[in-house]
Amino acid sequence: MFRDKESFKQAFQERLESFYGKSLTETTQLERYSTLANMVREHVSTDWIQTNRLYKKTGAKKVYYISMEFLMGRLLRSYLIHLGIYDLCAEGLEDLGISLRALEEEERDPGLGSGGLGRLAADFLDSMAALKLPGHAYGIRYRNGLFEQKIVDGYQVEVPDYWLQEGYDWEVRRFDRSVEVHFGGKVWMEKVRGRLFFHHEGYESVLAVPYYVPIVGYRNKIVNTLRLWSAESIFKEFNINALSERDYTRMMDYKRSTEAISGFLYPADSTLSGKILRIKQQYFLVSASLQDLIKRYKRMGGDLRRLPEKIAIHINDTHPSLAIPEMMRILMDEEGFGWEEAWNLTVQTFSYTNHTILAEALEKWPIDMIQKLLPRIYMIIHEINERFCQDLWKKHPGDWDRIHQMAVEADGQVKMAHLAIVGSHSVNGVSEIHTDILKEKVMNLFYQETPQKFNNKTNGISHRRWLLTANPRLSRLISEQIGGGWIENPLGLNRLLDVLDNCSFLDELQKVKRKNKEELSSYVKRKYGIPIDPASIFDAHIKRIHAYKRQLLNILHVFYLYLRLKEEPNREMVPHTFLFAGKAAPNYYYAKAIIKLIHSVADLVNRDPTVKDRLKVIFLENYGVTLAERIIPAADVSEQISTASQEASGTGNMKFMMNGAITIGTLDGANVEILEAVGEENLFLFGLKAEEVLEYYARGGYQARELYRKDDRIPMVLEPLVSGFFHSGYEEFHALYHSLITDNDPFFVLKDFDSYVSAHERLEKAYLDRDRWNRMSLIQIAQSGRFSSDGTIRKYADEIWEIRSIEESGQIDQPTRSDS
Ligand code: 26Y
Repeated sequence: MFRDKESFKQAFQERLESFYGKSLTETTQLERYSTLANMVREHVSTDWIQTNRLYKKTGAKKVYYISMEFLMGRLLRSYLIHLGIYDLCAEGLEDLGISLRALEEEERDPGLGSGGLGRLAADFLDSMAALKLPGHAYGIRYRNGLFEQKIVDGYQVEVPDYWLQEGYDWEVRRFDRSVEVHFGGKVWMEKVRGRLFFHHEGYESVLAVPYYVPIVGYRNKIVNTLRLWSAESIFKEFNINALSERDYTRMMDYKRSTEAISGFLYPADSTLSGKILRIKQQYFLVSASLQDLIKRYKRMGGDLRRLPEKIAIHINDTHPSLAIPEMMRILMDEEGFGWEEAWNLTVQTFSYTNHTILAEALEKWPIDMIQKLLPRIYMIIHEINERFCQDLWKKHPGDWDRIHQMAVEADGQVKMAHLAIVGSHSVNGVSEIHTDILKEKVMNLFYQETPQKFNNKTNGISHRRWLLTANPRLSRLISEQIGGGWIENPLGLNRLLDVLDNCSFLDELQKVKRKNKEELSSYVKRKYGIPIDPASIFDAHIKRIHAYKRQLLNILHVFYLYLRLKEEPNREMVPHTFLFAGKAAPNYYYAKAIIKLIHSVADLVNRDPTVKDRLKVIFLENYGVTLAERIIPAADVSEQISTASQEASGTGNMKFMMNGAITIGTLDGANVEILEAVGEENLFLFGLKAEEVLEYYARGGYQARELYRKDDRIPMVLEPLVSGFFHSGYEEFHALYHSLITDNDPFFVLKDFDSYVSAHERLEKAYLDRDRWNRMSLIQIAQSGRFSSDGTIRKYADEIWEIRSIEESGQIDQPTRSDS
């Protein structure tokens, strides 16, 4: 199909016309996209089968990455590039009068995630395939992804994201691989010849049907698998032909409740039923995944006593940590292992990544709920806790407080992070500073017990997606200068340092950025009717909207710049376009108020003729992977301004850096390592340090009101929030105001305001010196190779999972069987 241009054209046209029964010219863009995607999926199927054979033949150790989120983004362009057939397809389609770029726009982003954690999972899959690592993944095929964000009168409105409406061309339904997951019911014990047997009865069964999505390696014929579970009903207990009305109602209730399990990503868990659904989702994911992977292992003749030698299971944050008791259940109840042996196997198999220190995200579930929904799993959790606490007691007799703080079950709740730590052999943070905070503060007691478990794996990003695929102009320029070696070895990007003083290269770099900015400008014009000037500084703050990420600090600064221009209309100012994008969780009132404020300031600024194009504020709706791919290549400035200590790592910071944007940021998360890579003169640092913030949290001593009195600029930007200056948003802006003043500014927005203003002043000055700026930009790109997720994944593979690339893995030690 993809041998040469002519055969591709012929195959494409034939399929398109025969499938849709129309002539080429009558087909829609979507039909064309879909045909091409299906051709690509079929094309990779041979490599897909071969990859599985190869893994089987070598008996290589595998990793299974379990995550509630996968933000895959669009796949067509990325896969065509990975397969080395992008140009062939583009040219072939062009001959047929079709633009491949336009077809790419037809692909819908599966919104199966909410933020960095989900995109990290996708970049990790990309790297595992590129590095020929036997790594597969499990997730949930939510029928509705994260909501689609619409802005109405400056307010976020959530619209359901039914992404499957037109089908998803990359997935293959594998009903033959379905498994059953059980909820509720009763467990009774029986002692036979001294051994305890557990019987689970009266449960409700849900069918987990997997959909396979291929993960295509970069020009290496490796295709790994992402398996997404869909929850379906099993009607075997109902006699459809003779249903009484009561049974019919019961059946429909059952159908509704099972299908709800994979209905939505993060159903609101403020209500009881929402919490139940979340727990059900989590158990559904891990039970289906573990049953599946154990089945596969046994089918290959694997010996469960050697499980940790052959399989590593990674849990992405605590959301899948019920996998730990589920593994115990399978090993003990189904496979007949005793507690000690099952526990050792489990701990040796599991590893866990922590992505946050925010209390709100450290999951805790009510014991009675788990007990009711998952009676056998609860018994196991209880036993894990008993044994863990007994061990602690032996080491620290009488230290009730310590044991209480560390227990897996306490105060009527199961603490998922504690379960994950106790049940894993490795616990990692996602940046150096974050890991230090885990070790020294948040998880210090656990670190004291088992220091060897704790390690750092600084996040990374796929340079194939975030540079090669998302920024073709820059990729071409780089390859023309230093060759294409950086694609296989991203550290090779540092060869760009050789041209740091090459003016014509720096000019070219500036031209590429300018082109990308023009492209984004026309997108903004098309979508929002607002012209933005590609000569202005494009300053981007794009991520989930959250108090700690401090979009509020950014917008208050913009408002300050505006008010200053009003006071001094002829003031010289480098034209500046502030770009925002991000979703607020539907029940997160405060974050929604920030979105409203951004819009109110944008309206004010964008319409005011005094500003004379020196200032523009744009909020781009419905942030997601595809929108990030549009914005990042066009950005000059990357806003990474979280309250120090609160951002575990950030990965947007790395994506911007790789595309030549300069960071304005706090010493938080991976910003610290970016600073290390580029040097202090190539980054605009400001604000409190993490230790200072943590010190304030521990001991107090910060008075927001004092700043309000001392620094005129603060009332200048805050008073209008409550004075009726803005025509709408009255309640929202009062809430923001009070969080800063009455609640003493828990995220230190006002405390960092002054130093943020000066960082921006330094930045503006630097931008005026074009040579200096271009050099700074080049340094970002040149040093970004260390943030490739390939490097990160190599470390996970070597230090946590102990898996090797398929080329290096040992001799054949398993019989070959056909399997997929
Ligand atoms: C509790 C539940 C509702 C929940 C759902 C999603 C909790 C957390 C999350 C998502 C967290 C997330 O995306 N965290 C981000 O992970 C990135 C990858 O490690 C980090 O770079 C980033 O700092 C962190 O905020």
